[in-house]
Amino acid sequence: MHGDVEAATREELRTVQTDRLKRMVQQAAAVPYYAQTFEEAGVSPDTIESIDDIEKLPFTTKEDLRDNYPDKLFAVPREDIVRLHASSGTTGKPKIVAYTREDLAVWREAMARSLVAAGVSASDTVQNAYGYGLFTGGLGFHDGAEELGATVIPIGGGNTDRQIDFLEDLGSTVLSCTPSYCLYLAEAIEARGVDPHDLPLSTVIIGAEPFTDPMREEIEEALDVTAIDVYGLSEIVGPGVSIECAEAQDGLHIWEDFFYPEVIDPDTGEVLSEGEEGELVLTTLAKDAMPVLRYRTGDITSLNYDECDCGRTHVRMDNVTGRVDDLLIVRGVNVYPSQIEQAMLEFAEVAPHYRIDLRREGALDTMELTVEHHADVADVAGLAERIRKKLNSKLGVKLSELHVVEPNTIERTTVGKVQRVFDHRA
Ligand code: DLL
Repeated sequence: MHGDVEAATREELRTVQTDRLKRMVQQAAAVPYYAQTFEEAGVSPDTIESIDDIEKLPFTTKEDLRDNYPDKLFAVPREDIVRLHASSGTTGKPKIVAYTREDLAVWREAMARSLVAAGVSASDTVQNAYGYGLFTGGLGFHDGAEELGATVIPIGGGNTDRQIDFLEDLGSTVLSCTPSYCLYLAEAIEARGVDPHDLPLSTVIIGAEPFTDPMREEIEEALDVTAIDVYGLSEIVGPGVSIECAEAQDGLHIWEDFFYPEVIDPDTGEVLSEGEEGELVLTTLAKDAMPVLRYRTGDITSLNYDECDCGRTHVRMDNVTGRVDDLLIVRGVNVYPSQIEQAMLEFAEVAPHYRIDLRREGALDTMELTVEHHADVADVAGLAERIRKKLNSKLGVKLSELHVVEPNTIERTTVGKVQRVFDHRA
């Protein structure tokens, strides 16, 4: 473990959370936007007597962050802010996030803990292939790895030939990147004739986009590594909100002294019990420049407070395989893209590369699926028939078209996050 607080008792954690929430609410009350929402909800800093009172606070949404562009949620004078990040939305204004020097120290600490939980130590070399810049992935991993004392290679995203050179020549033991880029890199390594068993690489830390278990298995097999899931979002801090521990690899520990989690019913806003699946809501407990209270992440998960084999007491969240707004409704059937991925990748002949195209024909929505088969599949038509049947029987999805295509046909994502659903209906 990186810090004693990782094994604090639940009672100790609650005390820290209560103290810090009181401070955050005080800090937020100085921001006109929060002052107004507090008034509307009939709450004030005095409302918070314990962490349980958090449920009385109003939610914050993505729209609230956009509406307050660029700096209306900042809670400290400009001279105390040392860095800004921005999360690119596909529509509208970006969400701007500010950090004081102390906020950056908290983030570094959260990332250093995360790396240790993933099995990384000061003697490791971390090849950081997350994008540097406004995206929080690059700098988040970079600062955390340095804090830990590991050797960090700030190569950033893309640059695949050089990535492979460095994996071979610089002794990288850890690779951090998105799962989609990890798969692409694995293919490029194979194409170059390099045997992954000959590389010192032992761990990949993948996140920033959803992936299912069969997708993870493909990565672990292709690169002969352990793949650890890391989660985070710009609005709260960046990567390092939560991570799987290498010991159990069974849910992602949320650093609860920094980030307070709740899971709610996305339709009613009701707080759900442990184990129930819903939308993750996060509150920053140690962020001065821009406190964010009860932020609706849109990510679907559940919480697990059971003791973990690794000895960490911090709650675990389930892997995020979907977002509330990912839900597709095709001919009246509700389905998440991750369910399609999961069902498809259960066929050993199917490669983890696919795209979904949605169209409207008259009053009906149609779904077209394109997926690659692995090399050496003799009966492609038979495979297509089995995929079609499975999606229908398991998910109730009737595809308008299914293309099972040759390896390497679907365009790969080499920079940033993968897009797999293409919606042509608008
Ligand atoms: O993606 C931060 C990050 C960087 C996390 C590097 C992990 C590694 P944003 O660009 O603001 O921040 O996107 C945040 O990405 O709300 C989720 O929908 C999704 N996401 C992030 N990590 C995971 C994950 C970074 N492990 C949004 N599994 C979040 C599934 C994830 N989805």
